[in-house]
Amino acid sequence: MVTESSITEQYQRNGDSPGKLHGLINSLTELATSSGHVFSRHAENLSELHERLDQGRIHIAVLGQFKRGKSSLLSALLGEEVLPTSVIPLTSIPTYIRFSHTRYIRVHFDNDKEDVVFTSDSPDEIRMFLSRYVSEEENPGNRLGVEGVELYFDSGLLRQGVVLIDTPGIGSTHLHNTEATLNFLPQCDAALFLVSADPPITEVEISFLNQVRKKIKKLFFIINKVDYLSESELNEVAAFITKVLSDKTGIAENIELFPLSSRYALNAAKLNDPVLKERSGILSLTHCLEKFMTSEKHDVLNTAIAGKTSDILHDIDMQVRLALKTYKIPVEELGEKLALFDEKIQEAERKKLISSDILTGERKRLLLLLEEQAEVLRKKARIHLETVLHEFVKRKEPLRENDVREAFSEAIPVFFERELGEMSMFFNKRVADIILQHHKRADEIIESVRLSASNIFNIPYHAHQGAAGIDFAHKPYWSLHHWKSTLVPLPDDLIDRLMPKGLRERRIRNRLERQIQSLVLGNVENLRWSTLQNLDGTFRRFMIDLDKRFNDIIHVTREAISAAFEQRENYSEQIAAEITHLEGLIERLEKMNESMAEIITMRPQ
Ligand SMILES: Nc1nc2c(ncn2[C@@H]2O[C@H](COP(=O)(O)OP(=O)(O)O)[C@@H](O)[C@H]2O)c(=O)[nH]1
Ligand SMILES: [Mg+2]
Repeated sequence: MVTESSITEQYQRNGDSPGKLHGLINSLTELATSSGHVFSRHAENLSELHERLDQGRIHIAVLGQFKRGKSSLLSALLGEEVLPTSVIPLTSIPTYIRFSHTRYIRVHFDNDKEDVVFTSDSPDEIRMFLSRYVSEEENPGNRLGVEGVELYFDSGLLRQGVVLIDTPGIGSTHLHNTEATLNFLPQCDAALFLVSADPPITEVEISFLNQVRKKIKKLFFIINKVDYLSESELNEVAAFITKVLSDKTGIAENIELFPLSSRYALNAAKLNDPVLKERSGILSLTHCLEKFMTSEKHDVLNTAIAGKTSDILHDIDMQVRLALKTYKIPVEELGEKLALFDEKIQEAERKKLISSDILTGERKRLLLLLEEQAEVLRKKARIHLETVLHEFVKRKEPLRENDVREAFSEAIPVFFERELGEMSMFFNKRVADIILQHHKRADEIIESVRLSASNIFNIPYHAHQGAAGIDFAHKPYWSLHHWKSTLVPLPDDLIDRLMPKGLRERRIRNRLERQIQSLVLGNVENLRWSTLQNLDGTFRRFMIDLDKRFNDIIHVTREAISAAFEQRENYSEQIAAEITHLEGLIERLEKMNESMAEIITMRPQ
């Protein structure tokens, strides 16, 4: 039997490369901080990497229709009944469950209101507190303006770097819930898809699943509530679900289904009953999630961080060797070399300027494209709402303004959530392509400076690994949009009632058409604005990052030389000690380089 902790321990005992990488980052940080301010930049960058390595969490969402037992399953995974069940979930409020040694809850609001934090060890209190914010019963229509809730908790799975996410259920009643969930999925690494025997699987779930599959690579299928079924019934249900999945979603034959009773698992935890725990199915699910974690999670993130650490290691190495050369080369020769190097730096600066001009141009073009898309969307939205109106006009009964308005307010969130998803996918792809290209160009420019330094001063050259295209800051978010569904209050219909029928109908239609117009404008503007913010934010971050990298490389090379040069002129008596110190550093760096090489070759390519 594999328990949660045994895997963690085994992992640490094996001294697998993530542990080594941690160790290497630590010793490099120690070297950088103990050598005073000359390496303070590197120390800062290293501590950021350390944090990222710690935060490189995998996000797993729990998906399924209302009442399939999503919240119960999460409680079962955590081993205590902390999530409220049987509540009607609020649209767009996810609960993130993250690791912490102490238990607490943090509620975020979508306005300027400060977060609310609640600390308690009692599962009952935690459950009741959560329910106050995430349920329709206690927070109707989300009048509290909650944006998201985080539950901090200690469990084996969380400790290994999983963030679990309880999502509002999908289903026909809240179609825009479904759309909001789909928009959020690309931020997740995997999902648990819940079905149960009552009824096994519905059309709504199948069509949802088909969309989910496009956005998420790894799905675990779970049949919950198996305590209702006898063994033969379970086999029947499992066979039925497998067949439906392969017929209607094209998922390959060998689908792995996890039969589970969250209820048994929770009872087993309460009674501390290992037999019931085994029977509940929670152990095989936990085991499988842990396997997924250790095999897939670390690879991407650790490879990227190992690359970045190796770059910093080489930068420190270069800086030390340049300083050492500066002490040893005859002064006259040094002057010539510096002049030559300054020319190279100026050349790189010119290239950087050209590159940022090109980027500014690309940004402008994208903004124009956004305006075009917004215009297309205005037309599309107008047609969509006019079709809704037309459905009512077609009926041979008097046009009831309230009914049409209600139909609008149902259609709007669904339509705009979907468009939001498509629009952000479209622009994200374009921006990613552009940024990737510029990243490559920036890498070349920075490499040219490093290469010149190593040629001119005759020190070893190690090309930077770089980690272009990997966006560390890619945090999952849940977009909360307030789509405008109604704008103006209904007018007093006294005048309408006094009018002849034909005239009255025309007045109502005119009003509805005006309403369509303003609904379209308001909602498209909402979507255009958030896309614009995203675009600009990404470009801005890239430029800031580029400037920082450029300043860093100047610091590593030009400033390192000048600093050593100044010492040489003013404090000549200390030079010998300084040289010994630097030589000692080089020795330590060489050792670190060796373990870095080991870590990098350990990584699967
Ligand atoms: N018999 C049984 N009932 C369950 C099980 N899991 C959940 N339930 C019940 O199903 C209902 C809905 O569960 P909940 O977790 O709130 O579902 P959600 O809406 O998908 O989050 C609750 O009354 C739970 O007690 C299970 O494994 N067995
Ligand atoms: Mg729930």
